[in-house]
Amino acid sequence: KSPQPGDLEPIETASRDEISALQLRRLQWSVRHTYDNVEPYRKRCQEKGVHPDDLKSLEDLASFPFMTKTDLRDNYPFGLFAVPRGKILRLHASSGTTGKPVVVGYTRNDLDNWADVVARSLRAAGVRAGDMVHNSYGYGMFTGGLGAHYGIERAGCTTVPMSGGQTEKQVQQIMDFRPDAIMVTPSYSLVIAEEFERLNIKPEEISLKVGIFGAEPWGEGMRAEIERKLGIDAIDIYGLTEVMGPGVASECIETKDGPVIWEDHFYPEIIDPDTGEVLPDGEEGELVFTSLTKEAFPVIRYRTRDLTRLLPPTARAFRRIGKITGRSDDMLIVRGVNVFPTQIEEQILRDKRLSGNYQIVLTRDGHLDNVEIRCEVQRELSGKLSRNETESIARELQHHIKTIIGISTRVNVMEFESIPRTLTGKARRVIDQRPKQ
Ligand code: ADP
Ligand code: K
Repeated sequence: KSPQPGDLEPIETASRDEISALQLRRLQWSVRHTYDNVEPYRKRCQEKGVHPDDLKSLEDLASFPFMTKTDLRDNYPFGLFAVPRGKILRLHASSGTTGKPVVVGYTRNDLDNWADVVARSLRAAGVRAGDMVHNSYGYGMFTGGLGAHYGIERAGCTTVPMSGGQTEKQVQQIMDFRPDAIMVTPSYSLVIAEEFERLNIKPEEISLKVGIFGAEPWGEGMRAEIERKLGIDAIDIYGLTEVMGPGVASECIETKDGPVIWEDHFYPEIIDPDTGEVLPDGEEGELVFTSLTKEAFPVIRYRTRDLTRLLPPTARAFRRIGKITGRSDDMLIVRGVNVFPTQIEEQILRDKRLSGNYQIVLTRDGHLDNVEIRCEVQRELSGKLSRNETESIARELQHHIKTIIGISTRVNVMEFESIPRTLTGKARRVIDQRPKQ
């Protein structure tokens, strides 16, 4: 599936010099826009002694301060918005490091640009106007569902806004409507594939030709499995709420060699997560993004915490990212949903009958992540509660975690001191037994 003339925008085949020139112009605008309109950012720059006028080359960005998830949380909900609230057409949210989510906003231009980059991502995956795209990303405050949705429409495709869940219905609809492409998390795509298997439907009977998968890390082994079971090409799409949502980078079907960063909208850097020093292309470190065109919620040197490398251009004029090999914080991704252990801790601490000692055990059951929460009752209640009482504590906690954090868990309430302490007296909080990607 090679792209035909007209499939690519001129910038996708521009020279590196043209791209850098465009980036510098946009970067100068973006930094000034943020400096002028976002007070906490201006203060940070002043403390560091840098000013937008200092930005004379792309390399000069290295002297500017970083933004982190903590900055977003500290300014919850709208403190980092760079336009008046009345100019915001949509809000989305993602997990913060504690109970408070991270809230982002979009102007009309921002939504337009987002739809454009997702449409470009679809074209890179070989999807064309007139194709039908089944969208199984969750609709709601998450960026996945609506982000994909408007990109599909922008690409001139028929949108099937299915959202997540209801696997039997997903499969029925795919058989009835005969879509050409699917957008979904890689792990859920395998659940759908298993439902096809259960119904004895062969890959060649499935209309899908390509799938665009993101929101969680997945490897080449999983790619091969998805491609075989659904009879499709599997393409990797990367993004994050703070920077835009899905479609910050996406893979090309000709090469399938890592997501291409849409560098005309997002300027990437790789830094040493410990020192903050910028690393050369090819070296592994933390991915940092600066938005070049965003109006409502610009980010300057936003630390994604994703560990990866910048790779040279291949199928397009832009650079690519390698596989995400890990994170430089303790964020967990459970079925595509970002979760911080502290969010779970906060829910446990709400119940005064629990000791606050806990463990999160992650396993993979078939293709989906399973989460067990082990916690303990307080010393004075140990051995004194009936089974009914501990089960009701567990049910309440499961309910709170589901409604507030958005993930299903199995809570196991145990006697005091059931969870082994380490030498420092603290329990190991996260036991991740999922196979490494
Ligand atoms: P999304 O809905 O796009 O997943 P979130 O803000 O909820 O957006 O999550 C963003 C995080 O999800 C990223 O920082 C990264 O850790 C992970 N992620 C998203 N896409 C991918 C991908 N294709 N490969 C690996 N990790 C990904
Ligand atoms: K995610």
